[in-house]
Amino acid sequence: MKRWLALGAVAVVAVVAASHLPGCAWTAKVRATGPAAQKVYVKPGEYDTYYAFLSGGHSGQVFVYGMPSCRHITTIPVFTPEPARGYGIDEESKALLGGYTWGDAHHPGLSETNGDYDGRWLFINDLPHARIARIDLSDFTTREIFTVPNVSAAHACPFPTPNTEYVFAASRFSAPVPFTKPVKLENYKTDFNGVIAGVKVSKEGHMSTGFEILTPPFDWDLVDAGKGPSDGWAFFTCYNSEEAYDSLEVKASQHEMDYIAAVNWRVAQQAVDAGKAHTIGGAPVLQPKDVPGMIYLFPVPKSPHGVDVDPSGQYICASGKLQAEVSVFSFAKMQQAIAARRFDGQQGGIPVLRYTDVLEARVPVGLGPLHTQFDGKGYAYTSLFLDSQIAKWKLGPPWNVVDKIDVYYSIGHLMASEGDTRHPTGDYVVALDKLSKDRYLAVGPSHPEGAQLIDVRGPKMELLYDFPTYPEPHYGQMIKADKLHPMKIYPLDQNKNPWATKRAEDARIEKHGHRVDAYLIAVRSHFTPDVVRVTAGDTVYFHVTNVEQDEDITHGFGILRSNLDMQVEPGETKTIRWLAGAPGIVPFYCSNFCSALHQEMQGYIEVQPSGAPVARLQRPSPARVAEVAALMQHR
Ligand code: K7E
Ligand code: CUA
Repeated sequence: MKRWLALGAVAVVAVVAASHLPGCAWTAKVRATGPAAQKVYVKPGEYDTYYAFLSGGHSGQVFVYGMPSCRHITTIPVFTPEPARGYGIDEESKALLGGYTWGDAHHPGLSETNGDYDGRWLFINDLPHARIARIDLSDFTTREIFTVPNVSAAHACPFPTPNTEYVFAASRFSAPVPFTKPVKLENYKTDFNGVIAGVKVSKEGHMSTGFEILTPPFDWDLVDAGKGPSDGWAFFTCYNSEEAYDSLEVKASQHEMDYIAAVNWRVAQQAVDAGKAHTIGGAPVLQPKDVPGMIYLFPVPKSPHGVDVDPSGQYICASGKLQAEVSVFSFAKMQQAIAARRFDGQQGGIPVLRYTDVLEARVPVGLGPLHTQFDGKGYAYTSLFLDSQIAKWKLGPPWNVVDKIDVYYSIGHLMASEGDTRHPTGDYVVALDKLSKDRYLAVGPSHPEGAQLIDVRGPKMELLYDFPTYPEPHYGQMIKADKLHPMKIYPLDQNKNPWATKRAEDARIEKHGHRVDAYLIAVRSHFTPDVVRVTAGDTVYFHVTNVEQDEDITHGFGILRSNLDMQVEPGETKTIRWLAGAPGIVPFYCSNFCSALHQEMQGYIEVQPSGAPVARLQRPSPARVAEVAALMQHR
């Protein structure tokens, strides 16, 4: 409470001060140098300058925040049913979920054009089921979920290429390929494989398997796509090059070095197109030895985690979790070593390059480096899990650390404004902390996660704001708000849903045997028809069309004593399936407050005994039809 009062007071003083100054140049200056509270203050009625998309971790969702206010704007359900949006409950979104009710979403990946976020789609991975979802940013809705065959836990995923030709996935927990191959754990080294997959994205955003590469049974951890000179390549880190299947915390930390795999995805795709792949689990799988030039390994010290390509595309930054420095690798040096065929043996048919041949610099950032982001002004920012700090360092000679800031506590990823693009904006970095401990009002043993907004516009990083998040964001991406233009309603005349009811006179109920299709129109403040007669044992499909064309008029459709409730947006049609049990009366109602007479927006299902003479076609009264028609005309 005290803190809020203090913040409010500071903001008010600052705004008053600014308003006494002549011209906006002054105001801008005050904003840039004023107190932290003012820099996050977005006046009521005004908008944030960035959207931030935070992965929801094992909540299976995506959280949308506005930056710099750090206000939670909405949650996009992706891998998890979500009653507030009716997601996973209506027939269409239920089918998308494929029977699963959880996912573990780690890495949002905004679609790109020429290496910059283009605002079309957001991809995100589901680690345990090796799935990638595509959210359409025209309506912030999950439109597609693609399962990547043969990949066992997609953590290195999705990290789109600069023109969104591919998203990637690679096995974190190596497994037999195919999964059904009978094996023993003792034969891990010989009978298990990792899989690196390139998933093609069509111009319309549809995903399909492009290629898969069989690798030794390492644990593939993260990936980043090349850009600029390194466009056409993707870089994957791994741990457990020791190939242990138990006691990994000891056995997988034996080697001084693990690896980055550099994959030329164009060569891989050409090999598939040339017929060099074998089909396993429905996917074209390539063996490295069959395709020269497709994949190389180079060593990275001490169980690396993150791998991040800098905005210029020249440098590949990776850090060993058990090391105190970032290794910066040069794409040009990698190309030279490959051209000169300077290899240090091979692993599973993959040529291995020498660390010293590829290394550009070693930057002593601090303990527990995980992930690196960029500001587009020549600096990189690395999260330090063990030190609970962010290190800012010069991307280029003398490759030195120039600033550090404490974070609270134990940072995992960090995200910079437009930080994965060729042109990061250099405004903000958000620390995504794994522990929040004492930073918020206590809410019991399950703590929120901590996130912190940091201003990186000046020479010194400045902590602006703490905000709690629901568990548990791993990564996030921040895009300029003016790149997105979400629709406000679905135009009814563009509604292509075959179950849509667009004219009042078409609202009806049809019964064919034990299947009932109820074509309902929802408009303030009633359903038409609102009496549905069926017989016990019928399967009833409620196709509800919300014919409103006003912004923010969502209708719900919930059925009592059932698990069914969906939300229908203006211009949208959704279908819910309900089984009529014993004879009796079952009410339904609008579950989303929509109007002064929202309470009246209800109806009844009359379930008659099986075999009772229920009309095969039921229509609302002509008076009701005329009323709805009039409402639709005036909307
Ligand atoms: Cu570092 Cu899954 Cu990218 Cu968690 S990951 S922090
Ligand atoms: Cu419609 Cu409440």
